[in-house]
Amino acid sequence: MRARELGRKSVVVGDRVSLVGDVSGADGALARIVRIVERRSVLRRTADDDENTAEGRHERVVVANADQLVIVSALADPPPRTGFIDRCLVAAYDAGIEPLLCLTKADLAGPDQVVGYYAELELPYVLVRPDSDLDALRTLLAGRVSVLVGHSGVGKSTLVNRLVPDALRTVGVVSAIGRGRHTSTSAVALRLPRTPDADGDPGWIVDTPGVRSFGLAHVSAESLLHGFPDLVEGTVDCPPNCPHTPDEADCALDAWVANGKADERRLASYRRLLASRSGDADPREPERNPGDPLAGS
Ligand SMILES: Nc1nc2c(ncn2[C@@H]2O[C@H](COP(=O)(O)OP(=O)(O)OP(=O)(O)O)[C@@H](O)[C@H]2O)c(=O)[nH]1
Ligand SMILES: [Mg+2]
Repeated sequence: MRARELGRKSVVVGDRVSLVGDVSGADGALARIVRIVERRSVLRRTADDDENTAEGRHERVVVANADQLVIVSALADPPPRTGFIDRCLVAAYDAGIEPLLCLTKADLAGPDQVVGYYAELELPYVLVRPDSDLDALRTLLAGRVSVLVGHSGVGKSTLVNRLVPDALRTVGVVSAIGRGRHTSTSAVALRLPRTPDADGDPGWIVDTPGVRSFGLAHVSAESLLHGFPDLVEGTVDCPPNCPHTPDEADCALDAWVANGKADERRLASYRRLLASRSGDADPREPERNPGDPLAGS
């Protein structure tokens, strides 16, 4: 139980708490959460349940105390969206959580397009197919708390079930239009099992429900840039308080890209994010970048 004075939404997955009462864990034992330990990190997203009303855009804590954000993207079915991945990267840097790109369904499509897009970034990634061994991923998860985020149907719960054999996470099917069915409805933290050939703490994994988009209204315009480390250096020659928008003639990012220092698609993605914050963007497809599969459809 949670002490009443803590409030209804005070405890989130990943929180470390102080308990009083019967902490034996036995059947029928009753303990009370009386204190939430100061959080090491807080991953937030702005929910876009109803983008049209101010009340519809509320900030949600996804998980507390995560060390690593595992951005799960299928290579097909549903197709990858670099705009979505870019948003997750912004959220990760904003929260001080290390990103890891996990590309699933590598049996259905190759990773070159997605990996090429992030070539400039030192973004670690792993490929997952149904028959791949997960040793490399386990090594990256060891000793830390990792949270999986991604669209519905990309295979988060499938992966959790493989990593934690007794997790029993329900797995859904992807519909003909390439969308998952939002099979998982709440976040769950699971302790990873010890493996015979690795000593030390194997870490924790948090499965989360699929999200349609990763809203960033809570991130300042200035902080958005931190999700684009390949562009940061390019802003050194910008005028003071440069908004980095396409209509800012003196913005140094255009020359930075023209000189081959960064991929022009990354600058376009950054500017789409800037525009989405000022309400200029098409809200229906907030994270589809030109060049993504099906981008124009
Ligand atoms: N071909 C292929 N299919 C996969 C792979 N991983 C998962 N799937 C399938 O993708 C579908 C959706 O998987 P889930 O694990 O439920 O996806 P999820 O990300 O947890 O979805 P939500 O809980 O809705 O957010 C299932 O039918 C899986 O069998 C993979 O590596 N290759
Ligand atoms: Mg799931």
